[in-house]
Amino acid sequence: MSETAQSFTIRSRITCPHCWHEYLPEESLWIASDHPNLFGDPRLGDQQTIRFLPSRFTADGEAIDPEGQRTSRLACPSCHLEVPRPIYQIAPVFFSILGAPASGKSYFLASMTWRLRQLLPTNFGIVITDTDPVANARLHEYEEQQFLNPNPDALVSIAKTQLDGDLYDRVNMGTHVVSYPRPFLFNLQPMPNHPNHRISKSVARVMCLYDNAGEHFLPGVDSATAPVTRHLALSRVLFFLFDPTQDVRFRRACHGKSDDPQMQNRSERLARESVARQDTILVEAIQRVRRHAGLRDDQIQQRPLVIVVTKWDSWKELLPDVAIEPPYGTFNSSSIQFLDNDRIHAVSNRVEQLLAEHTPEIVATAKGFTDQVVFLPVSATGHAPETDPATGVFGIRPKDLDPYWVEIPMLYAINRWCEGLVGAVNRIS
Ligand SMILES: Nc1nc2c(ncn2[C@@H]2O[C@H](COP(=O)(O)OP(=O)(O)O)[C@@H](O)[C@H]2O)c(=O)[nH]1
Ligand SMILES: [Mg+2]
Ligand SMILES: [Zn+2]
Repeated sequence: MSETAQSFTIRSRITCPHCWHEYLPEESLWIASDHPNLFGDPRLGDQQTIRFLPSRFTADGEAIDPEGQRTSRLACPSCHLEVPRPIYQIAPVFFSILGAPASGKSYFLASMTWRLRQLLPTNFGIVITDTDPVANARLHEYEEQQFLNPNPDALVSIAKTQLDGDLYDRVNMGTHVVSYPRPFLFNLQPMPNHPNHRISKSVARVMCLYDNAGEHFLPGVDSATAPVTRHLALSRVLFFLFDPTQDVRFRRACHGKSDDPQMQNRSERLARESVARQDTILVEAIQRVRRHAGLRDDQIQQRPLVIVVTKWDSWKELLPDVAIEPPYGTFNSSSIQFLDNDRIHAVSNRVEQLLAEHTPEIVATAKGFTDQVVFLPVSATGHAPETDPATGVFGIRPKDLDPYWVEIPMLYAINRWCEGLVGAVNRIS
């Protein structure tokens, strides 16, 4: 079957998940085979083969490159980066994750995707697969290190350098070099037992996640050469990770109630800097969304915002009566579960009250931006980190890992703002 011809007819416009350029499928470039004569793409450098517009195709719809080899890989006409096939067939949904350095973004992503891979098929009737396993390789590494480690007693940590080194693709646009953040891409598709299986084609999505280093939200950093935050304009939902352990007011409130070393006193200078930093990052991200979306400062956004309050294990004594059991429910004997949105909203209200008490500026900033905001607590590890005596770095032992609610912000966002995949029960409303 000519997969190419077919897939090209499915979506009329493609959005590149790397540079967010919108183009027609027939404008796609093809990625040449790895014939030694074909290395050296003007945009991507010596390590990549050229991208080309083919004049010859095989009978089954693959392109023939200048060395006569077949190729089926496609690239964006603007940035030349590879655009995986499913993007041509399934509508994308963009989610941006942002937060201050060390707020827990990498642990959140690793635990969340690990949990979603298990829960979506068994509890929600949704298949989740890597759109492009190569692009998600970094996440697999974290997931394996944390959840499949053959040595469950070893103290492991997600290394910072390992992260930032390959977070971006550098593209030579002729007059300047641009760094684009690498997305994590997942296909979400209803299984036969899912109520929307019949209309799979219209509810399936390619979920594109961006892990933004907080540094990029410091004022002035989003220049033409590092437009790392442009995707905010396209994002369906913004997830802002707020880390109470970086806030001196939260640390005070947790005094004697938490044995997490991150809740211990830090130097006064560090304390002042991090308080200012979390609020600044949120304010700056919001201003960029407004700017990219052409909104005035006083206009309320329709865009949803999820304030993900991380490291719940370290501050849960502040809300001792909020249970950590997952907020799922079932109808009758259905194998498909639903989100218990009443419980989720009740928890959100409690967390909002707590933030309003200790960090009112975060609540005010969030509510000044949008009227669709929820405050969801997560624990990516379920356990405080320990200092590795050899390196002085925080680590966690895989046997201690017991994440809770880490998948709830994403399930909730999919339920509310990406219709037809995850259902919910709402007793009121
Ligand atoms: N107690 C606790 N600590 C966490 C949790 N998630 C991450 N951490 C710690 O927070 C630190 C920063 O996490 P990381 O994900 O690297 O932050 P990033 O810079 O935002 O990517 C690490 O030392 C982790 O051990 C959690 O759920 N609970
Ligand atoms: Mg990180
Ligand atoms: Zn592109």
